[in-house]
Amino acid sequence: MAQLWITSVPVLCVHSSYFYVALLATAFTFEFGSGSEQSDQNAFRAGNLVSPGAATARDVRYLLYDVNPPEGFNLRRDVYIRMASLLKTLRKQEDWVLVLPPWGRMYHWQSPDIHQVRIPWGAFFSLTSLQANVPVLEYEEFIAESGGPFIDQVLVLQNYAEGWTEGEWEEKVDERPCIDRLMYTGDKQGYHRGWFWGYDETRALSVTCLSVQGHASILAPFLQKNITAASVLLDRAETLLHDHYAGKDYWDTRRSMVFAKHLRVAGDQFRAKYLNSTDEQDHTPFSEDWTRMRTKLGSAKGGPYLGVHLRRKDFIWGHREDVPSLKGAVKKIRSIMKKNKLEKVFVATDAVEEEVSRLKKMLPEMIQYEPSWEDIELLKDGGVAIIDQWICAHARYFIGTSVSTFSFRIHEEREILGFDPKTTYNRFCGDAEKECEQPTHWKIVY
Ligand SMILES: Nc1nc2c(ncn2[C@@H]2O[C@H](COP(=O)(O)OP(=O)(O)O)[C@@H](O)[C@H]2O)c(=O)[nH]1
Ligand SMILES: *[C@@H]1O[C@H](CO)[C@@H](O)[C@H](O)[C@H]1NC(C)=O
Ligand SMILES: *[C@@H]1O[C@H](CO)[C@@H](O)[C@H](O)[C@H]1NC(C)=O
Ligand SMILES: [Mg+2]
Repeated sequence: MAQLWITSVPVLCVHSSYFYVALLATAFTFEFGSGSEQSDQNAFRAGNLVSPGAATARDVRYLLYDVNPPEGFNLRRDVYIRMASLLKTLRKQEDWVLVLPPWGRMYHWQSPDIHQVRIPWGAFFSLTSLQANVPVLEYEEFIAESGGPFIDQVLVLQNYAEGWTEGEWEEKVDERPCIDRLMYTGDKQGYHRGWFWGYDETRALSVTCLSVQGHASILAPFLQKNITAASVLLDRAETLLHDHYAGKDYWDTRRSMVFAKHLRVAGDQFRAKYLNSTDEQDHTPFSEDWTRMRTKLGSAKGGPYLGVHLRRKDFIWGHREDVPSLKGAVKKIRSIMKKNKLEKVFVATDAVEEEVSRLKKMLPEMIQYEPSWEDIELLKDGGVAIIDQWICAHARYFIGTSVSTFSFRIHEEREILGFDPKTTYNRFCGDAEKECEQPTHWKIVY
């Protein structure tokens, strides 16, 4: 199972020139395993799209999607960007709305006795910010608006059974027999039942498989011309590639993914209390309206601490050579602190308790965000992870873990805040790693 969690990761760390090749190579070498938040009334809300005076009936269509179950939170954030891009293409011709797949049943969310399914996007992100990019709906709003827990058509995306012949890249879409065993089963009434984010009452009217090879918007003609279903769920949406990785549309969507306010506030309070870090002192001004946020590289100073993201768990199980031992990590941390004259170090990690206590012995001054059980119950493991990311994003210097999407999202957050790239695109090297290539700097296109 371990390798499943990194199935789609390499695509994020390569240059666009060999982007497709790298992804396809990856896709075929790995076996793929098988309370609604009230959003603000905003011009983009689905119900408001008709012009005043127009008839109430309109031909709105809903795009839903889901991702391969083993994929973690931060790769899912990347898939959202691909879907938003497809939605923008669809909207050039028809009135489509993106339905946000509820969060839950995530492998890494392991806090005991905490209910972590059917979590709306509003728990983690600012919905008004998302709305300023594309029209989005929480799943429960979709149920209410579309007339019940029914999804007209599920399209399970898959690759081609015959694979991909090297050197002949071709973008294509074809209805094909399902390759993997379907994760949907027929019920007595002739509907299809499936996971549907823990909404047991949800049913699909039809489920078919679609072989696809290409960027997200390649599906637009098919969705517009070949099928008429009002609501379409693209399952295994990570199969689609970015329309244009790190282009303007990518960054617009990325910038719109503003963390929910209560999480930012919790992170800011922690920074002020334990790290002597405030936006004013650190030159990291924040605007609630992301469309107005435009910083210069190097304008942000950051708080007087080193931010560290040390990814462990499944990243060390395979004895990956690009991940350091704890001892190696501490050595690097000390050398960065010395070089940058930083006395404080904030550590975000998913390490197991035993590792954390070994780490603390070697690095007694390390500071961690340590939520109580009640905090976790309120914020969920997903919210706690976001607070860790937010604090790392405001550090004077940051170092993350090789090919971790958790670290990549911190890079982007720092890019948005305007940090000098030298302070951001850093990663630990494995103890015996020879060529330790550092992360790529992706500049924002405004
Ligand atoms: N709170 C916290 N959680 C973490 C940290 N690192 C990893 N995690 C958890 O582990 C998951 C890792 O999966 P993912 O988001 O896919 O990132 P990746 O696997 O590192 O590319 C995160 O979503 C978190 O739930 C950390 O530093 N702090
Ligand atoms: C969509 O419809 C067109 C025209 O009928 C057809 O040529 C094409 O093969 C269809 N696409 C798929 C994926 O079925
Ligand atoms: C906090 O930082 C400011 C400068 O940014 C400094 O003047 C002040 O002494 C620091 N406070 C503490 C308690 O370290
Ligand atoms: Mg992952």
